[in-house]
This record gives sequence, C-alpha cells and structure tokens, in this order.
Amino acid sequence: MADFDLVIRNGTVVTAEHTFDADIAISDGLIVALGKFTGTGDREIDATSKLVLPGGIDSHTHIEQLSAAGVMNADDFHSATVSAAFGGTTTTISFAAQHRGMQIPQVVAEYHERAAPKAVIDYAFHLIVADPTPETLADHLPSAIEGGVASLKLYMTYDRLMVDDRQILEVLTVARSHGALTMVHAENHGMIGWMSDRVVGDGNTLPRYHAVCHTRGAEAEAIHRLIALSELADAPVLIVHVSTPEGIDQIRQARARGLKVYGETCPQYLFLTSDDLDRGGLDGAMFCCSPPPRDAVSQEACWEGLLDGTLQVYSSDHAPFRFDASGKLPNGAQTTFKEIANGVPGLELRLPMLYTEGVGSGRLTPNQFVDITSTQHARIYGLYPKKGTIAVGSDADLAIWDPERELEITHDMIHDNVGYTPYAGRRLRGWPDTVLSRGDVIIDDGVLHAERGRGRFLHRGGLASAIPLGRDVPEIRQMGAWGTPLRR
Ligand code: DUC
Ligand code: ZN
Ligand code: ZN
Repeated sequence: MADFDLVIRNGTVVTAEHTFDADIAISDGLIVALGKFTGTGDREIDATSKLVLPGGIDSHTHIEQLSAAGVMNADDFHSATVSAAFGGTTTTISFAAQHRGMQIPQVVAEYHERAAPKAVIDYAFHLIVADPTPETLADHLPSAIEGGVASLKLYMTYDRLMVDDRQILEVLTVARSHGALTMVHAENHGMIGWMSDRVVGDGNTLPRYHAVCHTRGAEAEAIHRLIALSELADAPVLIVHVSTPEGIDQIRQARARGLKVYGETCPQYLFLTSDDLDRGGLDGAMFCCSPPPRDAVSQEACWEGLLDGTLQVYSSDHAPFRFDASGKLPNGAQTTFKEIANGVPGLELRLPMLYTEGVGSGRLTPNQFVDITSTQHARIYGLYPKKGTIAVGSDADLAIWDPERELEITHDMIHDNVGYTPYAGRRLRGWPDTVLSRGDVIIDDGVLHAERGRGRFLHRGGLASAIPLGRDVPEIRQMGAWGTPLRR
C-alpha cells in the first residue's frame, strides 16, 4: 500500500508567483505534499522535462446555451468539457441565460440539469440577467447568488438581451449588496444598429461588414458609460471581451482612479483581425463574433493591457456554432452579417495558442501565463485557492505541459462539436499532454479517461467577504490579487 494516490515526479512546477522543481503528492483529489518528500504513490508519473501548471480556468464560455434567437450552441456539457480538458483547462464557468419573460429559478435549475450528467471537469455558472423585474431583483437574484451563482452578466446590446442604464444600476445595486460580481458586454446598441441598417440598406451584407458596423467607438462609449454607472452604484464590474485601445484606456484610467473595474480579453482579439472576416463568400462568418476582431494596433493594445494589469483575465468566449443553417447561417446562403450567429470556438486552443505566442515569443513568462489563464480567474470569481494554484490543500487540477511539443492546428484534432476552427494552419509549440482533475488523470498522454458527469458544480459564495465594498478601502489594495499588474 503506497503513501499517496499519485505522485508526479521531477517536474518543474509553475504558479503565478514561482517556478521551482518539486514532486507533487496527491491523495483524495487534493495536493497533500509538494517538494521533496519520502513516500510513494499508487501511481507515479514522471514529469522530467515537463512543466506542471495549475489547470486552466476558462471563465467565459457558452455551453449548451440557447440564444435569445432560439439557436442552441453546438457543444453540450460533454463535448465542451472534453475539449477543454484536452487543451489543459480543468474548470469552466459558462452561462445560465435568462431571456425576457423567463423566471431565474427555472433557468438556473435547467442549466444544472444540462451540466450535471455530462461535464467531465468542474464547472460553475454566471447568470445572464435580461429581465430585471422587481421580483427578480428582490428575490430571484439574491437566491441565485445564495445558490452559488455569484456572478451576473448584463448586455448593453442585442435586442432581446439588452438592459438600459437604469436597469444596470438596479442590478449593480443588488449585486453589490449580495457580494456578486457583474460582467458586462459593453457595446453601444444604437450606434451598431444605425450603422448596420445603413450598410445593409446600401446592399452590403457580407460578413466583413460586421466588423465595419461594430465600431471601435461603440465599444469605447459603452465602456465609458458603464464605468460611470459602476462608480455611481459603487459596485465592481468586469468588462468582458475587450477589443480596442480606446476601451482598454477607459479601463486603465478608471483603475488609476481606484475604481473596481476589471477587464478580460480573448484569443480572437490577440490572434485574429477583421481581415479574417473578409474571406470569399460567407466564409468570413466563421470569424464573426462581437465585438469583432480588429487590427494589429488593437491586438497590440490587448497584449499591453494584459501585461500592465489593466486586463486581468484571458478567456475563450467559446461560443460554438456550426457553419450551417443550424448555427452560423440561419438563412443559408442568404444570411446577412446582421443574422450570423455571433461567436467563435476557442476552449481547446486558448491555452496552447497563448503559450506559443506569449511564452514562446518571450512576451510572457510562464508565471504570467498561469496568472492570466488560471489564477486571476480563480481569485476574481471566488474559486481561489481551491482552484487556480498549486499548493498543499488545493484541488489537484493540473496540466502537465510538454513545452517542446510542436504541432499544426487542424480542425480534426479539436474535440469540440463545431466542425471548424478559426485557427487552422497555425503552428503550436507547447501542449498539455497529461491533465488531472481532482487527482484523476483525465487526459493521459493525449487519451481521454473521464466518465460523463464526473465534473462537479462549484458553489461560489457571494463574494462580499472577498471584495470589501467602498472605493478606497485599504484591503482592496492589500489584496494584490485584484488586478496585480503582471509587470512587477
Ligand atoms: N458575442 C457575445 O456577446 N456572446 C457570444 C459570442 C459573441 O461573439
Ligand atoms: Zn458578450
Ligand atoms: Zn460571450
């Protein structure tokens, strides 16, 4: 009988703070010893020449979500979480989506029913609030937060989802008093609609016009307005999928004033541009997401935002739709850019692409990579230190990376159910060959060993204890986690 369930030997452990050579002992799903210790494992993994990283946390994914227009994502909780695991991600946070007229308790119950029998890694939910009625605000939001869904998402655009400024203030007030964090899709609805109607009216319907109509100014204006609302309500906000230099500057200035404003960017804003939407026929629809990929200057601003701590998290915004009438192209060949289902897949490639382009190029240290792909997600969304680090007592969610492994991206190597990848043909260097979730080796040298439904729901308490309210509360500054710049 061995001392531990599993021991990982001879690897180089990388956390957001440190890099060190250590063995890791795991029992009952937890890390129980770290360093040099006596004792053996029932199973031993040799990680010589490998990096052992905390499993990735992807805090922005759309899984088995029904869009307000009635289109179901191509991935269910099985295909999405399998795909995540192959790419080194061991926790997802996806959305339970309220549409107008829906009751939140039923919405949350339905997403639990969808996820529980299928997920192979641990998961949590954010709650999309599209209909903040008095009953929703008074009863349903507090109960959802109590039930472990401690983050909300609001949309400032999309006809069927958007809330107005007053409704944003109402939701922020409830979120503040119950300790929830509010994420916001910030684009100016009127600007996009006005542009789109004129452009389509002139007969321009191809996917490339999606990028033309979602102007940089539409993002910057909405972020500016949201920051003013957040300041008035004195409630934290996290602006998702930030894509523009102007938007990032708004966040930078707000943070410099001490406001609790956080930001996220995604692979599509680092690795794609609006030129990708300008392919023959409707092919550009494969790259249509909102906000759209932009240009080299914007890509650079997103890198800079991650590096200087303006943006704390890098998530996939995995929004999987097949390239046919069931998904991207509801009206087949006649689909105009206004009707294309928005979103690109990215769960599986999020980490390997950032590793290749960030760590491989020397822009990011391995520690910074861990910080923006895992640790900051855990801290901001209330999962730390159970998730997001390698420490005694933390869940043994680990990705063992071969930093030298080279491969070319093809769509058939990806395990999601989308049928294409926007990143085909790119070369990668660095891949997570072996992945552990709560001590179970779920990907073993590239082979899946995970039963459906083994993933567990992560109940996150209201974040009140983690986020002291009030702008200049000294504890906020002491908690370096909240937006610690990567350049120290
Ligand atoms: N934009 C969103 O707002 N959500 C899903 C994907 C997208 O492109
Ligand atoms: Zn969005
Ligand atoms: Zn999204």
